[in-house]
Amino acid sequence: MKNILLFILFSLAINLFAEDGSRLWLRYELLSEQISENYKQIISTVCPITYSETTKIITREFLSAFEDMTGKRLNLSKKRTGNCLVFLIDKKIEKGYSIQTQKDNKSGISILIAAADDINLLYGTFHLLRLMQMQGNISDLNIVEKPAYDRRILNHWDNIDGTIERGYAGRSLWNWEDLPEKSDPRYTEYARANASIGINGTVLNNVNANPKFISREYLIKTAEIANIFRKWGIRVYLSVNFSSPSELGGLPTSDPLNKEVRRWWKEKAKEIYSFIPDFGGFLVKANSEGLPGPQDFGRTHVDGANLLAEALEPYGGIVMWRAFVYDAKSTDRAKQAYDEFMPLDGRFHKNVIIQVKNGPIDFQPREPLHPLFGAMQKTPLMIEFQITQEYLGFSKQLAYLAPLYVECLQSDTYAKGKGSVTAKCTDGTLFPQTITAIAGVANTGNDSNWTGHHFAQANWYCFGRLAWNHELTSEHIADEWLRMTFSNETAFIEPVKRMMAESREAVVNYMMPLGLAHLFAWEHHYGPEPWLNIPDARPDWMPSYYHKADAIGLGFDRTHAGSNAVSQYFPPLSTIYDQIETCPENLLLWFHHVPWNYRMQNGNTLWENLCRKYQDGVEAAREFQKIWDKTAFFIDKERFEHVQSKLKVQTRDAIWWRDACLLYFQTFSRQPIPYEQERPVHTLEELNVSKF
Ligand code: GCV
Repeated sequence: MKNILLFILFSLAINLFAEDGSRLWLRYELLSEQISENYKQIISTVCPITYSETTKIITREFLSAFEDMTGKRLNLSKKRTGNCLVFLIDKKIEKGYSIQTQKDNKSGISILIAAADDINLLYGTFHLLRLMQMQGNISDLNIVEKPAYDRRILNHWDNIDGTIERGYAGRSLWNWEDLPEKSDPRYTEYARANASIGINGTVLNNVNANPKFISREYLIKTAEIANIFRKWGIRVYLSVNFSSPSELGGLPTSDPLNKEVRRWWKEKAKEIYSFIPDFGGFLVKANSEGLPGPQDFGRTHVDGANLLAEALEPYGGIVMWRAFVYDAKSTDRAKQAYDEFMPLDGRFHKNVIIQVKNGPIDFQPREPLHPLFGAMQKTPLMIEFQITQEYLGFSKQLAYLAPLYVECLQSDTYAKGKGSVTAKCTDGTLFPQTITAIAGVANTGNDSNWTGHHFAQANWYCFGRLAWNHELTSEHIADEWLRMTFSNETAFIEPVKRMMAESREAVVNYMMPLGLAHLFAWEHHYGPEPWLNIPDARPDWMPSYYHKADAIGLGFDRTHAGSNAVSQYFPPLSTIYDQIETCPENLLLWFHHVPWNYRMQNGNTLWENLCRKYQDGVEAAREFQKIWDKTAFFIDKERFEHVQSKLKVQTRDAIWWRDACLLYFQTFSRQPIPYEQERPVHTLEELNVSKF
């Protein structure tokens, strides 16, 4: 009996301290005595302001985090005394917040967080806590922060049945069946995590939208979630199906110019706002991948988007209309969005923003920037990134995505001469934007660690940080995240940060180096299937459409002599991409069909360099295992082993990709694989037949 009791107590203790990753980066670990003593000297009292649910959250969050980190429960005081943390509502601060250390002879030191409203005070509070988690100096603060984009939004591709399209971390967080009667504590945890990185909007459902999401029944459920999120500054948005008037409303048509249809949407908007007064707006995927849209009725994207915009306008809602369109008949899918949307520039209603994926195809490990950035100058544009790793090894693989996001944000469009980077084309700097926004397709699910792979949390984190400040470097963000999530030990941080920094390029190398794209298994997008060619399937879903391997060479000719997609970019980019000599080598096969024996900058042939890149990818994955194995000493066993086992899978997959692609392309190049270190471990027959 005694033994059983001991066992139960032991199990409870383990569970209590289970390092399952559920606390994300908000861990507030106990700091060293020296550092916590310093913090206790600087802050001994909190002077809260108490006028809203959010200000209560601020006080609670700060007190409990401070206690966790220093062991001290702070006093609350209405009067401003010395060594006090003070909050101030200052309407003169237009956006964001400031954090200042103030030294006063009479009342001593105080730290002042000021902002125009409680939500920005909350962001300021999380900022201060972040500094403390990172053991920063808080004795001399002079911080002014303004968000780069007004709307920083997660897109959930969550379905009504609890599944998630391209979700790799369990089922949806939203329990539609239990709502509105029963909500889940995780809704609050989700909102808190987002608020801590400045995310202020969320689209709850899949862009492949079920019309039921805007039925009365589901609006009541959504309103419950919105009520929970509101105090954390998160607005709720919904994806809508363009056929809702007919499918949900029973009308004979969903034609955007039809009077009844227009009335239906206006009534629907009124109903939505009666349940959710601060509803953010609609996200729309129309005439894309089989979804209905205005073109079904001979109308344009403008007709469709403006119809919804007018319905939402009286309530301040917006329409995020996606430019992700492509057609089976198109000879170059990369060109279609530009061709369809450019003629419509300037014709959208002022509360419409066009949501554009970072690249012209579909969230590939590397793409050039989407040519619409900088080109549509009279219409607000927002970038859509994918946080979930649909094309980067799901959450089985470690791929830190800040380098990908930064690459796009800092890519020069040359729209207004040199320096017209994508970030400046979308944040209102170069073109007047009535709305500024940015979106990321979420990688969260109901797994205990939220994102499947512990390191995938960093992708959620870095999206939020870059949405707030697109000037941050990937390295800076990785540093923050590692310190908060794992450890402040330099001996841990430095090698792991290097691993993170190299991880995206490693995936590019073993999956699709030199600008190759879309060689994925058609059904699930996990492994390689460069050989796939299903006669009846859409050609633009087949890898051969993208790699164009033949006896001459490899790659898609998008030059003036080919599809001429290069002409969609501003000069000099159009010429840089057009000329094989100037085209960046990491995009070479995106823009050119390159002969196998073409000599590249290092003097080697395309074939030799291709082989080298695949092998580099494999070697990088192996190196990550070695780096990680040395971290056991610094972190908990549970997360250490979890990541360790994922890295094993990653190396296995890197080898799979290398062998599949090289063995297949070798049937065209007819040249030996030059790397000495290792031969392919699979045969093509094996790979082709079993398809894993
Ligand atoms: C939600 C890709 C994905 C689809 C996704 C689509 C989109 O094609 O594979 O799952 O659909 O992009 O962004 O709409």
